Amino acid sequence: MPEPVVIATWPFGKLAAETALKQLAGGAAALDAVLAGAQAVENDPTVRSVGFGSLPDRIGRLTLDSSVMDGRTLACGAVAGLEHIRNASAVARRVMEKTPHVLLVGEGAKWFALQQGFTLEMPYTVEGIREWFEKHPDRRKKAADPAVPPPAPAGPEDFQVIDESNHDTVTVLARDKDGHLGGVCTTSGLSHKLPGRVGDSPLIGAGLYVDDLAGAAGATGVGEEIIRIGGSGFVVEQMRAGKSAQEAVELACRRVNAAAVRRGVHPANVAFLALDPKGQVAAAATARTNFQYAVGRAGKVELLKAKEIG
Ligand code: SD4
Repeated sequence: MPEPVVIATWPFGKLAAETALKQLAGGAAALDAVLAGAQAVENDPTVRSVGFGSLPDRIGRLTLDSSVMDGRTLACGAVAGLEHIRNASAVARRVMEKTPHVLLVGEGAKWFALQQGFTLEMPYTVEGIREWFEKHPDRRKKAADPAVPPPAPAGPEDFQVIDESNHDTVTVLARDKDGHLGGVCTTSGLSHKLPGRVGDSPLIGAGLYVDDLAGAAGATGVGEEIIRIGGSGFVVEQMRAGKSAQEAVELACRRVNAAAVRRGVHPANVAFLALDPKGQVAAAATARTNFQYAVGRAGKVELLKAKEIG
């Protein structure tokens, strides 16, 4: 019988992996297990960088992006720019199950969530608001003086560095006891993003791709760089073509680096996870990301540091 296994991004992925592994041990399907894992992180108020309480965009709005994919059937669903709903990943799953569509955005996604019985919630925390004002001192002045100009457009320097303080995506991939694969990706996106900006996380083939016949892959880091190379789809296609999971994620990092060199923005900050149909897990990141990920199998969850590809 296939051994259940789970892999998740960043140190908070440990909570996701522990939650998912327990579910898998109880016989849950991969998709149910990864969603339980992701939602444990979405709901944890001590995780300041995913979901509620995380850092808002450039005009102070907190919006969520998420996608889910079922490796058995290639069924998938996603939401982008979702506001005031706690569990974006649960709404993404409803998009997959209850609509003929793959991606709903903004007001439409919120309207759909309400129609599905999700409740509106207030996502901001005192700490999050304080931190936002600290990062945008001009906005304090703006509150006092309407003549202060609106935020300057974002520059590359705002987005190129993902570190311990601002990484914000939990991506969880799992294989269940029947050998099926499932994946989820959920995030508040890059902090200080422009309003309306959509990253890789809700884009099937960029932030997530899962196919029982080839493997599963997920991403974190600067979404623009992941989208540019069709990241997670690329990793899965490498595995389909015979590469190991580790070779596939390293190739994706090399491709991101090559694209960043061509645009003069090297080093780019991204990381990829992969899980092949036989249960092999892999991770790689571009240089200086200090990317850690959690792997759960045989009742144990370990936090590991990914190989960096310069
Ligand atoms: C995004 N990939 O919105 C996400 C952000 C992220 O660690 O993963 N940060 O671009």
